[in-house]
Order: sequence, then C-alpha cells, then structure tokens
Amino acid sequence: MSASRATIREIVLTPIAFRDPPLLNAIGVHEPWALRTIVEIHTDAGPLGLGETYGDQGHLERLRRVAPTLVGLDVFALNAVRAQVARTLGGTVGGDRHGLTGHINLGGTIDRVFASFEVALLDIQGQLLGRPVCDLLGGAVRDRVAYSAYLFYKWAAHPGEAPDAFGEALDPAGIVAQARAFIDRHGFSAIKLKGGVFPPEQETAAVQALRAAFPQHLLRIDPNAAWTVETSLAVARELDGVIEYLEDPTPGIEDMGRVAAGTPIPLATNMCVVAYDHIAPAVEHKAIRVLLGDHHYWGGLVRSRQLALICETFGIGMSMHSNSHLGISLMAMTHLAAATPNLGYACDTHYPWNSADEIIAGGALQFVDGALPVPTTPGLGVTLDRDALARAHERYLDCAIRVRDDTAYMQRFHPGYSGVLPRW
Ligand code: GKR
Ligand code: MG
Repeated sequence: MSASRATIREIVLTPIAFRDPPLLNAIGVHEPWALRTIVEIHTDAGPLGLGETYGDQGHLERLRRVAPTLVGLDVFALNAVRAQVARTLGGTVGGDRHGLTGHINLGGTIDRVFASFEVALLDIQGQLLGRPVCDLLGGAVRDRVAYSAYLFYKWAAHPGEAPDAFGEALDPAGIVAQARAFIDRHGFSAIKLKGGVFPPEQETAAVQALRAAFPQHLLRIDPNAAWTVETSLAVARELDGVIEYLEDPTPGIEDMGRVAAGTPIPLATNMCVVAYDHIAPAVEHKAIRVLLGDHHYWGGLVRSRQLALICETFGIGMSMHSNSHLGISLMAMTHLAAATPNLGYACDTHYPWNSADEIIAGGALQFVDGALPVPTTPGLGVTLDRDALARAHERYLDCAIRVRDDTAYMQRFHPGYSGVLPRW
C-alpha cells in the first residue's frame, strides 16, 4: 500500500461536557455545561484523525447513523463521503434549538454532519502527506491568526453555585473590567460585545465605555437580532465611527438590507446567511458586507474556502463565528483562517470561557498577543489527552443536559422570560 493511501476503518464518537459560565445572550443564558462531540477516525494505514462538532442529541444521532456507513471509504474521497452523508440522512433536516445560527435547511444539515467528519479526514490526509492541514487548503497566507476578546454580560455564578473566576458583568464597568482581564491575559486587539441582553442604550453605553478604555482596539457588537430596523438604525447612528462592524442587529435578510441602506457601518452576520442558498438573496438585498463563516456548519474546511471565494466575488468580507468549543475546533479554525486570504477581521472564539476543561494533550492552547501561531506539523497538529477525554465523557453522562436550551434555563429563574426576537 502506498504511504499516502488509507481507508476508514472505524469512527468513534464521544459526546463530552465541559464547564460554561452563565453567559447572557438575546435568548437566555448558557447552562453550566456545554456539549460537544469528539470524532476519531481510525484508518487501516495507521493515522488517526480528530474532529470536534456539536453535542446536541439530534446532531449526535445523525452522526451515529452516518458513521458506520463511511467505513471502507478512501480518506481522500471527500466528495464520496459527502454523497454518503446525504444518502444516509435521506432528507432529514435538523439544527440548533437556540436558533442563533439561523434556521437550518436540508443542505445545512448535510453540511453540519459532513463537516464533523471532513476535519478528521483532512487531519489524516495531512499526516499521510506530512503537511499541515492549511497546506491542503491552499497554503497559509499568514503565520498567526488573530482572535477577538469575546465579551459577554454574565452573572457572577450559576444559581446555587459559588462565583466563577470570571466575575459578574452586568453594566459598562463590568464589561470594561472583563475586557481588561481578557486583554491582559490573552493580548487581544479586537473586542466583540455580545449584546441583545439589556436595552440598547445600556449596551451602546458599554461600547462607548470600551472605546474610552481601549482607544486603539477594534470594536464590534452583536445583539443576535434583538433589535427592530428602527432601533438598529438609531444604534448605528450612535456607533458610527466607533465600531468596525455591526453584527446581526435585526432578523432576516430583507430587514438587514433596510438597516444596511441607512448606515455606513458594515453589517455582518452569522444568522441570516448560514447556508449557500442564502447568499443570492443577501447579495440582492445588499444585506451584509461581512460574513462570519464557521466550518462546523458551512460544510467543513474545503467548502469554507469555497465560501470565501464566493464572498470575495460579491465584495463581502470574511470574519469567523464561534460557539462554545475546545481545542480541536480552535485548531481547525486556525488552519482555515491561515489559508483564507480575504479573512479581514480577528476571528471570534469562545475558547477562553471553556479552555479549563481542554481534552487535547498539553492542555489549553495559549494565545500570544491575541493570536495563535499557525501549526506547521502534519495534520491538525493536536492529539488527545485520553484521561481528560474520559473525564469529559463522564461529565456528559452525569449532566442531564442533552440539548442546548438557553431560553429554558433562563426561564427556570425568570419564569416570565421570553426569547422572542426582536425585543427592542
Ligand atoms: O454562545 O451565546 C452564545 C452566542 O450568542 C452564540 O450562540 C452565537 O451563535 O456567538 C454566536 C454569535 O456570534 O451569534
Ligand atoms: Mg453573531
């Protein structure tokens, strides 16, 4: 057998849970445990490929249906793997309950499941060829990938628990203190505030406080579609010249187009353009100038590179979206960002909120001056800490959470809470 050939022998799927602080957003609050699934693809030729994807029950069931059907396929046959995923899913549609990455169609469901395996296959391909994954995506155009400080309003603790290490942040002073802690520790030079939690005047006051405290940092706010068109335009007037982009101020492509027409601030999204058939209407309505890509739902790393080309064609800039995640995802994001020439913004990452429960060997990845160095070793450049993985799986078995539901968790403490958007 040639050194660069391998077929899939077995796929192991391990659902895990890791700590997540009580981060507030437009539809509720994060539960104490975030879920992911770790994908291991074993081959007949030796190399083991790793992937990290969503842990919600529906997605996990789809992965479990598909995984055995991929056994025997060539690790380079990504088209055949995707076709097999589509055949096995046979028209099943399913996505996130929380809706913060839009409403999912059939293509999006296939892309989510396929991406879960594709990253692990690219990891294997890279190991077989002796090249880092970014080389399979066209090669690195940068040697470090910048990430942003991703700030959240948050409670001091999950109800009934002791305060966490991050502290409370419920007003501008708390947000500035959180930014300072993140920047001191990780060196970030861009700041994103997750909004949609408090009335917009309070959140613009927090952005203005960040501007005053960090005059050189690039700023963004993302209320996850919590505002009407009118409110979005009022906020945009106040923040013109203050932020680099305004992310998902209002729901839907048409209304995003109405906001975009009334402000010079670029609008960005990871909510109204989340599948390939959203791109044409978004272009028609001139709804966005920045797309936050995310390989976990845009069909993996290779398709995300193609997405970047489509965006370039239509003059849409690229940034990167994140949900709660660990280091395998972060490494995949770093390879993709390294090989995406038109990535013009620091990438989002939830990683600092979650990295204490890392399951890769060597522990949490460390940002240097707000960036990660692009790996140069073969494949993704990560291996598993088997003990940490086993602990994370035990936590999954012990925690009752099977689907992320920020709204239901919030309603346990505030029964009248409604996650309906837009709110203001
Ligand atoms: O984790 O609360 C959160 C975020 O709001 C996340 O779910 C979003 O998908 O970070 C994301 C975003 O940029 O919209
Ligand atoms: Mg967003």
